[in-house]
Amino acid sequence: MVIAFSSVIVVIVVLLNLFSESVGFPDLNSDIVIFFLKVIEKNNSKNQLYILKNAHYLCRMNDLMTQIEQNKKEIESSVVTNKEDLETFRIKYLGTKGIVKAIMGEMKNVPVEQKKDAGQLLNEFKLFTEAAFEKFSSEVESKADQIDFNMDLSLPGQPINIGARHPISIVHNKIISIFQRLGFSVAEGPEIEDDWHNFTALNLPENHPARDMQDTFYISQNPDWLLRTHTSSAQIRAMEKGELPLRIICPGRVYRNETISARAHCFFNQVEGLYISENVSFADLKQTLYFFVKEMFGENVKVRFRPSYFPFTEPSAEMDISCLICGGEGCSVCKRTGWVEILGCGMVHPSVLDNCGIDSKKYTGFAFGMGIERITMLTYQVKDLRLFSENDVRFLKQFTSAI
Ligand code: 2NL
Repeated sequence: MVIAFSSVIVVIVVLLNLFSESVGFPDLNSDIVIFFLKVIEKNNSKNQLYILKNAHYLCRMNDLMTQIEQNKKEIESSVVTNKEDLETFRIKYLGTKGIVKAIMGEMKNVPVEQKKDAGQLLNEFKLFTEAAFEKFSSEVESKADQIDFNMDLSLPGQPINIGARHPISIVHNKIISIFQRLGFSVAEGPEIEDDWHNFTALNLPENHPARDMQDTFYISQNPDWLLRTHTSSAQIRAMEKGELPLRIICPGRVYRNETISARAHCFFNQVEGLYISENVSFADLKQTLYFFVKEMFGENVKVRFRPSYFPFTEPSAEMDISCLICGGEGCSVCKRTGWVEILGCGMVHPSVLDNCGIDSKKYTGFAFGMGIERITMLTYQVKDLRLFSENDVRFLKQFTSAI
């Protein structure tokens, strides 16, 4: 009796729902179903409960179909003429809180038996909306491509912001090209070095102050590794290869544990040079460096060599050039001496050659090293070393016309 009664109700409800729009009581339908659901639930009959739940679902499905149809009509009559309209459309229909997402969310209320049909229906709507979006999108895009014939083609174009080569790079390139003309080739090595290539092979004894923790960045995982303190380590590697004669320059970044100031930094750039052959003399060293200085700073520059000390060269010297600012008269740049120091040099120490497997009785060589920052500061009258690594465009822009 209850089954027959409820079946009749289901049929009525479904029919009512199908014509709900014309009847005009869509909400009433759902209310009726919920009411009967409760009645049946009390009677505790599983079958009837299922039938009625299904009936309730059918009502909602019908609501959903109506909603989809309405939205489809709305989409078809949408007017999308520019990028703003397109974005509004996307947010309304395809956004994370959009209509498509909301309608798709209804899937969770659909009973398992109907999931396939409902899924197809909802997916169709999703594809329909996406296709409409694509259509609008390409329409807006092609509109943007169209030539505006009212445009004044004689107007100047948008200026292109040209970058500038970094002053360190400019000077680095110039130094390399000068030495390449003398037959030197460029050799490189790793920035993380081992103790042998950075210190021991260079005749720097175990207790030398340069090895101190205060001057060198050691790699904490392995105290045998460190950040190279000069590019001599790359020259050691080149010598170890054993191909002689050797004529190389090694440019690159080096690291020292210094307090950063206008005159010192914890990283800077260096160019070292090395020439090893039979009968290489101090005269060759002087002539090579003299040529370099003239090419770099001009014909009128004077040079002088002062005796010095480096553990890896013997004899050793420091080279000064006449002050570029005052021409030797004396000013604040040269501290009233008329001279500025630019590099250190010397004849390669025989122990260094032996350490690299080179016969120091047969071969001799010279080596030199200079800081690129120092040369750049002298060339462009830069007063503070920190400007090179701060990337302030007001500083960098000043080098736009330099090559
Ligand atoms: C300086 C001094 C110098 C060297 C670097 C060198 C390299 C090898 C062997 C021997 Cl593999 N010497 N390099 C020699 C003398 C001076 O640099 O004040 N640099 C900024």
